[in-house]
Amino acid sequence: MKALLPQARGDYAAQSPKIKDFSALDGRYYDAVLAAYASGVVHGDPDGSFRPKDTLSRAEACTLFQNAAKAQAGQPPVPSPPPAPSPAPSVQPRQGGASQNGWLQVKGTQLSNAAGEPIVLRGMSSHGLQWYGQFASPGAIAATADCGANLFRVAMYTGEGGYLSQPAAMKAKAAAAVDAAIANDLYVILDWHILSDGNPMAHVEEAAAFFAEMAQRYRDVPNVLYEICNEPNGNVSWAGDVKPYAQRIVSVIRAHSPKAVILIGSPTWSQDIHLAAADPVAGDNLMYTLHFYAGTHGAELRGRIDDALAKGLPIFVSEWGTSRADGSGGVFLQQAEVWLDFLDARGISWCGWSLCDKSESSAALRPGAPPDGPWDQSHLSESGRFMFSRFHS
Ligand code: DCB
Repeated sequence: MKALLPQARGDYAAQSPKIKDFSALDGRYYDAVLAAYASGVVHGDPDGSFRPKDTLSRAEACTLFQNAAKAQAGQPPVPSPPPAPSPAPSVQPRQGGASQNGWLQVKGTQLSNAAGEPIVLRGMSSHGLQWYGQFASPGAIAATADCGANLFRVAMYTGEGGYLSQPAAMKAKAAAAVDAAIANDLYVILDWHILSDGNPMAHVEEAAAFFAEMAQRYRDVPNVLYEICNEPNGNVSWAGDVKPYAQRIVSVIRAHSPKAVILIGSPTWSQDIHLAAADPVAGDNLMYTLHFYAGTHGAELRGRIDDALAKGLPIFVSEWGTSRADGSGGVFLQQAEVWLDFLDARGISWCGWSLCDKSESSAALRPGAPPDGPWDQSHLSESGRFMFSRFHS
């Protein structure tokens, strides 16, 4: 502030209420910090804190310098969102795709397109990339899009032989799948698929590094949604574990990607949205995941969705299955139909589990189906036929 904006001043009464942790600030810096807020150089973290004792990432430092330079030139302060990139020439525009709808935004509880119109995303989740990565190939993703999906979810397991045991290989696979989805004009969820590692805090540093790199890589791409913790479970609490984890990772992503939609899980395998509804994470374009399996979960979880929506919590069903919660049994198509009609009536987006040919009832493809497609009805399992038939409401 001394170097770039020595004349800038900020009024204590007007600026300090914007800074949640103002009391943690050393008095020597009051004037500079108040001036920085007043001139738009600093906006603080999404949760309203300034974190005076924390270090800055390089990206954060660059943003501060950029903001100061803009303020100096008398221009409106950044972050000003970059213009929506026009799709690369190799992208095949599709109905309901990202080239048509642009950057997503959350209006109230409704996922909306760049123009502010409601949008519903429907598609398939991969199985674990470490086991069934061949079904997240460009061919598989194109075949899913050809069947009418406008969404694909890249399930990158952290445990069970996934990212934590082979980070470079898993990151490359995940990025290749995201790139393929972008080339097919799909929206794509990049999913940090915690499961056996039920507490997201257990690997928060790995998650922060991963999402920093990915949010940087896809900063100009409207297609990508970030799902920061698939299914917290076990001895894990919302207030003590998942919410602080989400605050940390949201701020990491926001340093690079000011407006991409971020999906936040909750305890009990992303079923405890009532806890999030009572104590949501601060920030914009945040949605909360609700996962269900039609053979296990029913009216009670649907009731939670309506309660959460009534409290203003935006909901995204980033994973559901026609089977029981263990991925097999059934399939329970009558119950699944009740669920999907319920989601359709509320404009809630969804992703089905899972696009692979494993011999379990939740798998959308029959054993031996060609990984690169194309698929006809004979390649689809009972679950796959049902899910694919519901991509268009
Ligand atoms: C979720 C997980 C997902 C899991 C499915 C079905 O877990 F997000 O990773 O997928 O739901 O259980 C299954 C695969 C299997 C694989 C297994 C372990 O289909 O092929 O062997 O993961 O990697 C849930 C969801 C809900 C509940 C329990 C689980 N629940 N769970 O409500 O009790 O224990 O995995």
